[in-house]
Amino acid sequence: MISPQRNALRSFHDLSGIWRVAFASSGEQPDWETGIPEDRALAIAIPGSWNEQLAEAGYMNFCGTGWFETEIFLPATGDGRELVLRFGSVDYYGEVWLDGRRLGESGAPMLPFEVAIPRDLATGRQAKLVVRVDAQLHADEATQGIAKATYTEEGRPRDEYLPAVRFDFFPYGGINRPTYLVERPLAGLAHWRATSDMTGVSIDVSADAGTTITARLIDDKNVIEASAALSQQQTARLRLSPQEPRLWSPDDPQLYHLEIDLLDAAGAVIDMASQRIGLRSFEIEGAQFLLNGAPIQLKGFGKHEESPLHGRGLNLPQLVKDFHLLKWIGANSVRTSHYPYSEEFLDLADEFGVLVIDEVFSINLDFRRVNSDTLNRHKQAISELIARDANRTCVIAWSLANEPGYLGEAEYREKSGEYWDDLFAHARALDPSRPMTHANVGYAGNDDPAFKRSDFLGMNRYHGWYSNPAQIGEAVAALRADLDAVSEHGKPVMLLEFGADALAGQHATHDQLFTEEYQKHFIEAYWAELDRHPSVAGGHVWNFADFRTAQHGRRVVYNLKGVFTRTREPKMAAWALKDLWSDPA
Ligand code: GCB
Repeated sequence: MISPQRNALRSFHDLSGIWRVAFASSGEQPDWETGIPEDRALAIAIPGSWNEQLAEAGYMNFCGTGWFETEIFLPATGDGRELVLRFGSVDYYGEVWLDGRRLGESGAPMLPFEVAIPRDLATGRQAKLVVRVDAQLHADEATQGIAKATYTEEGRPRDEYLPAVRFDFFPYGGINRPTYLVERPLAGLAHWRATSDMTGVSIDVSADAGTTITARLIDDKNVIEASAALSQQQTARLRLSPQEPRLWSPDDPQLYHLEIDLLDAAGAVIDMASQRIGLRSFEIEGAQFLLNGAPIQLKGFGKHEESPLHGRGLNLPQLVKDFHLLKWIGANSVRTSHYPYSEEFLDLADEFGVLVIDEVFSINLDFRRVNSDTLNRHKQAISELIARDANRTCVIAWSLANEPGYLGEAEYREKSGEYWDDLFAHARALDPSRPMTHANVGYAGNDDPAFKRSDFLGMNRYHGWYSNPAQIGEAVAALRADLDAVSEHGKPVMLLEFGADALAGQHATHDQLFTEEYQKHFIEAYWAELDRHPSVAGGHVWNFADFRTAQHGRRVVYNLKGVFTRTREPKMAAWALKDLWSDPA
């Protein structure tokens, strides 16, 4: 999917602003395709989640259906051009009508989707856009939805969260990423794959047979150009290799501009698009990661996309601040725990030189409830993630799931083998160039069936927090035992999560849960073990910043494992990491 562009042949209008929303009450099945009733409409800022914005109106914990509407202007378009509505992410499902005409619906949750505007609607006039947003995950989604009653059915009433979720962050509903009205050529560029290495970029383009592609790789001094005619199979391959390649890395994130023109048989340019790209390689050798042929230790965080008031809505000032904080602390990488992040996040990761482990939205998969729909939706989510992000320099690996569990009978563990085979094969066929992993949970064991299919072993461990609370010696011994056990697989290990909650301002002279001192002590002790263990290629602290969770007795409004507070003030652990991670001057 080509991101919205502005050039001589493509343009887009940002539809951000104040829209109106009305919510269906329980049991009500409204039919508001042509517009919402005026007496039920509430103002809402887009992009943004409804929960914190509309808490006073009673929607903080609402996870049902919201009907959004706004007026848009449809420009008159010439022959051979199309108008498309593009949604960055509607959480979790969206369905779209324009002047009462149904245009389409979203695909995998938390990823972009487009709907085309029929030509007879696009005639230089105002139209009413209605978007139905459903914030309740389906039970057979790759992140399985849960109903209130299910906690009791599953024999764990004390696990009940409000809103009901199977994960440890707040399920913000709404139109959370930008929505654009895009105008572009009808038969233009639909897709290309750009794969870079240390000597250049290979580009595979799909377009109509009979056309020609010209690609240019541009830096501030040189332009390298190549052309190729599209084959009968409607594909073309090009290679662009600068004479003196400037490599992309966290220390020096050099980016080139890649421009692609599509020409018709007469040589006229009929479409054009561009992206930024860096030249780099990322490989696995023994227990190490190699970036541009040299060993690299991954240092960084799992994060979340959320902030006060915006909820999961894109918050650009905070995003920019976060990249400065990542550099300040000396981090070089992030995992997009636990879902695809915005395209704006990836733009900045490319620009700041932050390596990204790109995670699909699949959390705590419970194999007792897995069926063929779950597998199909999981594969669909991977297809859409790779289609969106494969051209990103910053993306070094795919994470196909976070903490799948094999609860109940042994048969579920066995049953998972086929599931993983199918899922990993699917992902590898879509992107043979990047390593694949998943984030293993402690109770799934060090012989997790997904490990066999992974190129490196992603692990989440909380010894010293959920087990052995406040006992660092025992915690580190348990961590070492896990690392020794997984070393048998002969693959690099990446500790994708370890961390301790700390309430900013809470202190003690002894190891005490929830204090800043204990969080610092915990992280330093883990890091020392990761640093010395021969199988470990890196570690990501859980979490970059405190974040809101659904309501549960185990959480004081937020998960407090951030080394920064939710408003980005450093805790003691942030300074400690800065010392550990910064290169000596
Ligand atoms: C985990 C999960 C993460 C939680 C974290 C915690 O293992 O992957 O989503 O937030 O533990 O703090 O419990």
